[in-house]
Amino acid sequence: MTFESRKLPGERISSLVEILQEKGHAIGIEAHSGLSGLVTEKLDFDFIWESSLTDSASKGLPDASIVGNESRLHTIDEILNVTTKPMIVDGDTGGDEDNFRFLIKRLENQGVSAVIVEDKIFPKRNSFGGTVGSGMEDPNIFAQKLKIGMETKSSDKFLIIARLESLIAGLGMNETMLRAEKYILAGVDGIMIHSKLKDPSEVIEFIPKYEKLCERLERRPYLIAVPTTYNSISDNELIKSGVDIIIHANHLLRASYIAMTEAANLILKSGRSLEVDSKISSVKEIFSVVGYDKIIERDKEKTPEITGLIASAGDHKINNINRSLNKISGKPLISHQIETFKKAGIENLKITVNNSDEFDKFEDKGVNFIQIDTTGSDQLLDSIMSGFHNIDEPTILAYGDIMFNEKIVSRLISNEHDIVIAVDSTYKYHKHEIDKKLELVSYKNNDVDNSRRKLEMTDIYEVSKLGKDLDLQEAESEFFGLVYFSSTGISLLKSSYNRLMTSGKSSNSFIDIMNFMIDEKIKIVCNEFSGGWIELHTENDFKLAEKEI
Ligand code: SPV
Ligand code: MG
Repeated sequence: MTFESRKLPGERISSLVEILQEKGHAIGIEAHSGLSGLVTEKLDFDFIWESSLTDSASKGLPDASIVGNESRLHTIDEILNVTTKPMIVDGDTGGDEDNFRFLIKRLENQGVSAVIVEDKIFPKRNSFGGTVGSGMEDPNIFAQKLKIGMETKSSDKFLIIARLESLIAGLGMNETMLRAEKYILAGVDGIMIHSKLKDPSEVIEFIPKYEKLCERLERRPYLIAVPTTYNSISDNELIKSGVDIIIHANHLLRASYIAMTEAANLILKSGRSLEVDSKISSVKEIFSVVGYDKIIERDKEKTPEITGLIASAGDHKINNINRSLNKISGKPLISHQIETFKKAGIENLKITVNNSDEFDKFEDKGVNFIQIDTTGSDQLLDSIMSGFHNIDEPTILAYGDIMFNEKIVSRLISNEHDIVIAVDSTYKYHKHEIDKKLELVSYKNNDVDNSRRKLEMTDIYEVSKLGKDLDLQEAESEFFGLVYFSSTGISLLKSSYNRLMTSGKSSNSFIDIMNFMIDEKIKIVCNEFSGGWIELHTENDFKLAEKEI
């Protein structure tokens, strides 16, 4: 179960009694957090014990009535939210009568199945350290509180259990039996006998006396035991002796403390965390336990699978090496490009190349190299259209000669348009220094407001024309080789391409096709960015890129 688990409070309250009726007994283990709750949920325990000791300890605090009810209720809620099993809550002393009334109402509202309250006075001490005779409540006052509790509860399936602390306090078996009688007469649903002896002798001695008492009173509330110190006795033996509910009260917390300490020490000793990996859960496992996998799955269903197409084919060599294999900071350009796509969440990549043997080592799950011939009049166009040959799903096309920020890719994907080109508007501010021919872009809506444009990170404009020969004054931005195509966008591109190729025009470029599409009244929009990309044509470009990285 995870954060998506659901159990209505009413259904959940009664589930403990149902288990007791069906199995004749119930065995539970402690949880002190949502995650430990998930551990109990996975295993074959019947219920969850929400312990004052471990709830306090998980907050780094002693079990001495320091953690208040609101905080306890918050932990309880945290656990209930991610689990479905019944829960028994350690109610400490229950507070005064009004505190107890309110606690019962809150627990029933939350869907808790039972509360155990102990016959001590506030502020209490943990049973394994510090309880003395003077810390005990007057049994008559305690019985009165139990009676009020029984009158307060709304569901007869919600159990109120009285916890006998008198053996631990050293008051002896007789006093314990007297107290048990008073609490049974107060009408409680269960009696918990507690002992801190190393062996079960006290509990085993108590049980037949308890049965006799119940016979005499003609009422037998459930009998509960917490075998923490006397844990040589098995659950089966306790059940056979007459115990109905067994609580393993603090073991997950104790297990986690030693595991955390060991892991932290090992990291310190090793000077790194590699050594500890095999001793701890993987992040993947934690993701799965807390239901993160489901979120990812649903995200995937919501977002269509996007393909990345890198058009790297073409006879581009720098220093006699294929451009894509030239290195920047020790890593080939192609690796940088693949990494960027992956960072943007695009795992399915198609890369057109002339010689796929050169790229064998970059093949990976989802990364496919397509070998093509760039024999047409325009190598880039061949590279792009051959790549699109087997692609119908939404795609981000990247030229093979750029490095870019993954945020640009993410932004392009989130558009609702069918064809979106990424453009850079910053060229205008240094256009006098520009010496090379840029792929300029002009817009249809000429009401572009420069002051507004500066404030926003990206804007969408409809493209009216693209090309190197646009007048610098007319152009608004520069296209840098990243385009998003929806499925519709791809089929528009393919059909326009076919029409253009059969139109008789001898040489065409990718930009020609884009302009042809605009002439055919196909809407192409641009998303403006300010930088976030680099062009890699020359050895110097690679050096510059290295500096930037
Ligand atoms: C707890 O788990 O907080 C208990 C049981 O009250 S014990 O620590 O055994 O007293
Ligand atoms: Mg406790």
